[in-house]
Amino acid sequence: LEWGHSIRQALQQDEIELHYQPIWDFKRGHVAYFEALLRLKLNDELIYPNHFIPSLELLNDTYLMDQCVIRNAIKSVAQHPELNQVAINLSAQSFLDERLLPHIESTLQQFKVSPARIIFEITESASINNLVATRAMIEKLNRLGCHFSIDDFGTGFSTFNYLKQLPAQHVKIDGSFVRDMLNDPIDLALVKAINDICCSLDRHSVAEFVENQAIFLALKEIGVDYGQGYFIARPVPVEKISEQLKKIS
Ligand code: G
Ligand code: G
Ligand code: MN
Ligand code: NA
Repeated sequence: LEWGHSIRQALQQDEIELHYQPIWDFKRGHVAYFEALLRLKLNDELIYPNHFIPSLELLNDTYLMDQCVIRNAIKSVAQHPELNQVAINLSAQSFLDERLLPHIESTLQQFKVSPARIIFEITESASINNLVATRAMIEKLNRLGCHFSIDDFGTGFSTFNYLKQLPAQHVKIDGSFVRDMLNDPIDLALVKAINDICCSLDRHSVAEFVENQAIFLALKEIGVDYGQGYFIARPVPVEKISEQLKKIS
């Protein structure tokens, strides 16, 4: 609880840093968009999400984090044209919070950012409790002009039903399947199958954890749309984006 209190305080005082990781378009050979990844600044140290998201979930405080991340990311999108489009992670716990939609709308207006420059990533587990309400929320954000991505696809329950029910333009193939796909024939089969379904349903497939050149080339050969991972580029603070783009393109 002591820890929970420190995290809460950091969020309230806006002591966060978003790092941006490029998502690579295999067919066109350029960066398609970026994912914003949250780090907390606590006593001059950067704290990673796995160390504080579980505490926030216990305290039912994830909305505070999402609100802070949305404002910070949209502000950076407004100030940095290199951030053509950014994917923002939303927590399962606060996705149906009634404050979320008005906050997104007013922040986009405040910073004069086109909604089309924002993608929201939610995990399948976000919709476990209420698929109907989740779908309705995604539809509202789609009508506003924002895009959607289903994160960690393939690891949740009723996966295919979510794909059918949720109007998301992107589907991220869980990194656990991608990382070992050249050693494990089951993982390879799953990556190919998810990609085929995405193709048939007209969704963009995104492979996470592209950690080496062999995987990069294999994904390109399979026809996966986009890739994200340390082989392509690591997440960096916004001031380093231009420099990083020069290195990889
Ligand atoms: O970047 P990293 O590997 O530390 O992220 C670990 C996990 O934290 C990932 O599953 C990611 O989805 C989640 N995460 C990262 N940034 C955010 C954020 O801004 N908001 C939410 N809700 N989750 C995030
Ligand atoms: O939101 P999501 O669960 O997709 O978060 C992606 C996480 O994966 C982030 O924490 C990011 O830092 C991390 N990540 C990004 N690229 C790689 C990679 O190539 N390998 C591994 N192991 N992790 C990665
Ligand atoms: Mn994500
Ligand atoms: Na993921």
